[in-house]
Amino acid sequence: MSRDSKFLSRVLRHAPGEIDLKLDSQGWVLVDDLLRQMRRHGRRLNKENLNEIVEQSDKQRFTLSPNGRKIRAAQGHSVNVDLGLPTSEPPEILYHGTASANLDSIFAKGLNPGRRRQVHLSVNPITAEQVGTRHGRPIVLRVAALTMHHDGFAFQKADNGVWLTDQVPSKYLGFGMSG
Ligand code: HQG
Repeated sequence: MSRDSKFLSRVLRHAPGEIDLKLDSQGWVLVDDLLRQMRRHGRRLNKENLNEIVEQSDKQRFTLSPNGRKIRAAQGHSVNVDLGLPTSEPPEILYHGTASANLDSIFAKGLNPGRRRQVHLSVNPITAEQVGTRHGRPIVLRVAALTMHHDGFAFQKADNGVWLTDQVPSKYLGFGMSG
């Protein structure tokens, strides 16, 4: 991830105040406001650079509004936003990558969002493994997502294909990367 892409992730997910920026209730900000506030805080970026970052983001971390005037992070927020995503039926199995050191706690308490707004789940177990690597020795957990959905838990699909849910009780968790 480039330096600018990391900075944008931080500002749009966690710390808009760092450049005196305000996100709306759904996490959007006007592109012009973002670029102006970045400039005021010594981070020069033009619209073309921004569009390149959005297009080249390996995980499609940023979403532009249809008219291109607004931008937000697709997921990963810790600030209080409601992305306004519809609830949808998830695939039968989703995956969550974590560090093996977290397992005892996860099986005792279930998966919780930590400092983010929601728990993040991947369709692809390889992606989940990469997420786990960020935290330590990676372990991939299987989540019985469709069963959870049938039991009344709400799931949303972020613009970049990551699935979000408020929590995953441990009874829906298992081990393994195969479908
Ligand atoms: C763990 C990245 C102990 C959880 C990724 C994880 C993702 C528990 C950590 C997105 C626990 C939170 C989010 C419990 C959960 N006891 N540990 N009861 N419940 N945990 O970074 O899912 O590259 O907040 O397993 O792709 O790792 O930044 O969440 O290890 O989509 O774009 O607590 O961020 O995207 O860690 O990652 P995080 P995450 P980017």
